[in-house]
Amino acid sequence: MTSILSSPDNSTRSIFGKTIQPLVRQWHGPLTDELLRTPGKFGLGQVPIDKQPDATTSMVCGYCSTGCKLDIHLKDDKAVNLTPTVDYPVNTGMACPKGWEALSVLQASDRGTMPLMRDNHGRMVPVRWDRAMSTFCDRFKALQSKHGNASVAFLSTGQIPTEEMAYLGSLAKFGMGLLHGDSNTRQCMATAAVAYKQAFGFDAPPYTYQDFEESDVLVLIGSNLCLAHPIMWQRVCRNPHNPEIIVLDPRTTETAAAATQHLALQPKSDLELLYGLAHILIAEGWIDNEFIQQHTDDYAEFARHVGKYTPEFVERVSGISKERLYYLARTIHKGQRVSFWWTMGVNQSYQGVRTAQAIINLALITGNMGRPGTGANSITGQCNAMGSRLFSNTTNLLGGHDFKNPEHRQKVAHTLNINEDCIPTEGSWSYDRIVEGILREEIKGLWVIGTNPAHSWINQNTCNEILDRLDFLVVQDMYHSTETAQRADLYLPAAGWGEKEGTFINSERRIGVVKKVAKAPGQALSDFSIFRLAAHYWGCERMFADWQEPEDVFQSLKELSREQPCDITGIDDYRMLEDHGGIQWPYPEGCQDVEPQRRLYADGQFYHPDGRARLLFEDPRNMPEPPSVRYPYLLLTGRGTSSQWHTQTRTSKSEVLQTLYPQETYVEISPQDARREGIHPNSWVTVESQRGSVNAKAFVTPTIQPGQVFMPMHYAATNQLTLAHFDPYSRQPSYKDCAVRFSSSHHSPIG
Ligand SMILES: Nc1nc2c(c(=O)[nH]1)N[C@H]1C(S)=C(S)[C@@H](COP(=O)(O)OP(=O)(O)OC[C@H]3O[C@@H](n4cnc5c(=O)[nH]c(N)nc54)[C@H](O)[C@@H]3O)O[C@H]1N2
Ligand SMILES: Nc1nc2c(c(=O)[nH]1)N[C@H]1C(S)=C(S)[C@@H](COP(=O)(O)OP(=O)(O)OC[C@H]3O[C@@H](n4cnc5c(=O)[nH]c(N)nc54)[C@H](O)[C@@H]3O)O[C@H]1N2
Ligand code: SF4
Ligand SMILES: [Mo]
Repeated sequence: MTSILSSPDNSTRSIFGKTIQPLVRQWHGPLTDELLRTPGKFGLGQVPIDKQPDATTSMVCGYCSTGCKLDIHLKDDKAVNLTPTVDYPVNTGMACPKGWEALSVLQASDRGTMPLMRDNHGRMVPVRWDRAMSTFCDRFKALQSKHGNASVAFLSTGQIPTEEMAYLGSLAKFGMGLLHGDSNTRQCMATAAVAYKQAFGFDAPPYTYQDFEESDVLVLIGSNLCLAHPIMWQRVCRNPHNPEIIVLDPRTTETAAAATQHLALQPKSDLELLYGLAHILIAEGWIDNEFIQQHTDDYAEFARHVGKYTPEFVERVSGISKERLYYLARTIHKGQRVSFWWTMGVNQSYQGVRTAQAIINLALITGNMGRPGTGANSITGQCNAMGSRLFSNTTNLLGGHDFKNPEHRQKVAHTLNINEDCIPTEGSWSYDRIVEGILREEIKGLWVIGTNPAHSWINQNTCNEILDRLDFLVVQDMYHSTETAQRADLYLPAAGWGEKEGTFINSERRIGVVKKVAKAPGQALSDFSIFRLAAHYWGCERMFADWQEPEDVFQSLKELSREQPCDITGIDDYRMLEDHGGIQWPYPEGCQDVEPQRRLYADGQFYHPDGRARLLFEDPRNMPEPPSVRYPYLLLTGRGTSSQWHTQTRTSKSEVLQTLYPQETYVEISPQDARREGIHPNSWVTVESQRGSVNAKAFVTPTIQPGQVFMPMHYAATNQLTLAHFDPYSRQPSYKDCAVRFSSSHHSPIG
């Protein structure tokens, strides 16, 4: 592997002082193995002498969608430490730094211990739950009676158990009469969900993690796997077939540096490049005609469409030479088991859905589907984004059903024993429409659960101003200090991962169990209990009388999934999930297949009524804000280190993790651009877009191309700069393209 440390530019070593930056940079290169062998050396996984455990239980991790299992060591029924589970098919004894430190972030001084309510002087004062919940209902009901039911909305998360999501979605839409509720999954997975739904007929990713080890060619598109999904990356490293690992990313990420082919394409030129690949594959006859005939439609149209994406054209747009493109096409052709993987470099784009489908098309026309080591595979982000895609009752009606379909509404009403009239006949507004709805004064009240939009939503200047227009903002979070909680009128203290139970669904559709191994601080309650309280105070608890415990909800969801592609009626209970090392959906009643690795589409049957997959395509769109003379750089954003999680509410609380990432906002800039701008490594610079200007430390590195800069999303400054624009089909924000410039003084935002 080429080490980034051996690059001529030494700033990686010196910029953040001490040895921190090399450690961060290398974390998932050579150091990973060392970490896995000797975690204690890094301060991870040590048990205090006076607290030797007396029992062990296990549960899945609460950060990323990999869904590693962790053994939690208990003393007097309380968690004292953890180690990664060895006999679990996902992580087989490994965990990344966040997993190792998952328990330590539960104890922090800014954990919410009481509900807080804003008083007449604008101060947040502690109140009892009774007062908090009566106010919650009084204020929301008053808004609804004045402005209509839909004037109150909710924004939720992919980081709470499925049972909690389902309770929230049901309570809000069936009980409280809300119409609009979306979640941070929009920021993350909406593109993949829409791409699959349109192409396959259902939001059903094909793969199982074993495919990482069975491919002989892996193509990673817009995915920094070794930093964002370190344990999946370990699975790639274990692949015994000496695979070709191809990375398409404008930056030389940790993953790209370890790849066998890195195509540093121009940002957002993926669509042209992928059509260009299809062009070569078709022209050379490197396609699987039989698969195409039997399992796809519209092939002729697709072939005609890619006709114009000649290697010369692709070279001009993407910066990837026609020879390299041809070489990649040949690598795909030569591969026996080719898998395509994508993450946010694709999803977070103004043309994300069509880009994802261009990837799907490559897998389909080459017949790389349904066999071990193949597939067009979207890698999920959050621990339970997959749960939210199917069971949150936001975009889809519970269980991947459709609000607009009368039969589906009837099924749900019947299964839950509720009046069909309670079920809305249309889906929710997407996140951006809800934000716009606030601006248009159609939404007056907002309930935010387990997400931090005042840091993570695109273009913060507008976002924060918009949140402040609300008549009533309720924030339900583990911490009272988040950027969003600080703007709340009412804050509800929530228990976090490890302090409650339920299930998560990981990237490969595996359902795993989470448990209560620690007590939430003070009067903080699990989201499940908060939703039950809300139902009680709202006066609709009878509707949910059967849902006393999370597992009761699980039983209902099973029934709701019946005869859907995600049918899980064959899973008895949590116990069975545990005994089997997690179970991948589908698992219908009568299913005998307890294989630990199960993939979809082995029979070539997709979920459209005719069983065929659709080859979907469209001409590329123009980037709305390309670099210009005034703003000459393109800003890319994303994950910074494997030790930082999103808006940092959790990971910043671990003393160990704190030593593994740069504390200050930084911007990566190429040595050429730094020279031209007169920027010295480690100096403070001002980065400016048309929407705002922020200060950041310059990290001069050849891993970024001239003309581009990169800022991690973990620092609140980053989304001060981003431009609110979206994929037209998925409404997912395009976080990774807007124009910026450097200035030496602290300018105020420019028009
Ligand atoms: N440590 C850590 N791990 C995480 C998370 C975290 O916050 N911290 N978050 C989790 C979540 S929710 C998610 S969604 C995933 C995200 O996981 P990833 O998608 O792997 O992470 P990102 O860094 O957002 O984006 C991946 C890459 O896309 C590249 N990119 C930008 N523009 C383009 C483009 O136009 N084309 C291509 N091909 N590539 C482009 C960026 O340079 C970046 O390296 O990570 C999960 N894992
Ligand atoms: N510029 C830029 N912006 C981005 C991205 C990017 O690549 N670039 N990526 C986007 C992506 S993919 C994502 S997924 C989003 C993530 O954006 P957010 O969802 O806003 O980020 P988190 O920090 O994960 O916020 C989760 C919140 O839930 C709280 N929490 C954790 N567990 C629980 C629980 O059990 N119950 C409750 N009630 N609260 C809990 C945490 O304290 C935290 O405040 O960011 C998006 N924003
Ligand atoms: S890779 Fe993801 S699931 Fe595994 S330990 Fe790390 S954060 Fe947790
Ligand atoms: Mo995400």
